[in-house]
Amino acid sequence: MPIKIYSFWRSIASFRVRMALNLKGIKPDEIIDIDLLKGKQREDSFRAVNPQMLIPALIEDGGPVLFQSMAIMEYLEETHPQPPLLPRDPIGRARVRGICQIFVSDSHPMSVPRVRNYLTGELKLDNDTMLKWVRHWQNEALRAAETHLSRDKATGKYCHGDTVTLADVCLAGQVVGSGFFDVDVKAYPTVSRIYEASMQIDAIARSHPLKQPGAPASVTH
Ligand SMILES: N[C@@H](CCC(=O)N[C@@H](CS)C(=O)NCC(=O)O)C(=O)O
Repeated sequence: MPIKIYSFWRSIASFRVRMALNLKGIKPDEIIDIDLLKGKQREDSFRAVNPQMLIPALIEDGGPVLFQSMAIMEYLEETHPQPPLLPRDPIGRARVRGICQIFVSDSHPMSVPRVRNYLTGELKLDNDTMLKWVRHWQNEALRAAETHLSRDKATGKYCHGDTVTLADVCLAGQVVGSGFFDVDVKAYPTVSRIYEASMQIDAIARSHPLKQPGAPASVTH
């Protein structure tokens, strides 16, 4: 079934979906770049695709537009169950989804372009104060995840046992995103260890934002 995805190299939410696609061995037939640095997400042509003006968005087989990275990844999990990215048991699934949401629902939204632009443009925060905001929320999420992961017996080589799950996908997104804002992720040893282990997996490593077409060699916020 042809898959079309709207994404951008720098987008952490797109990175999440790219990792899930690669882990499942799904190669999108069409990748449409929405250049966030040029504000392309706010143009009418993309607003028609996703009224929230956010990437990623995914269309399979000419069907309706799927939006929100967690919903897209859960869709891929249901339609392409192998390899599974969620554990089988309800408690395990809830734990993995909970770890995902620490990053996806709570920290990532604090650092996206529309929020940073609002802080500096509307609320007139200077750049350093805005960055302090971003780093604060990223550290809060990393600290919470570190506590969960370091104290919980369910943690293994990866966030949940020794098999990669969506929790590792979301953790990798957080770690890479934090790197874009010079947050010291090494201060969170379990998070760092799991990130390093995840990056040994080719499907995850080649999904890295800086390995995508058009990406620079490094990023300074
Ligand atoms: N909760 C959404 C977040 C999507 C999101 O914020 N995407 C960012 C890029 S990572 C975006 O498109 N930002 C555009 C903007 O903030 O104007 C998801 O997980 O898909």
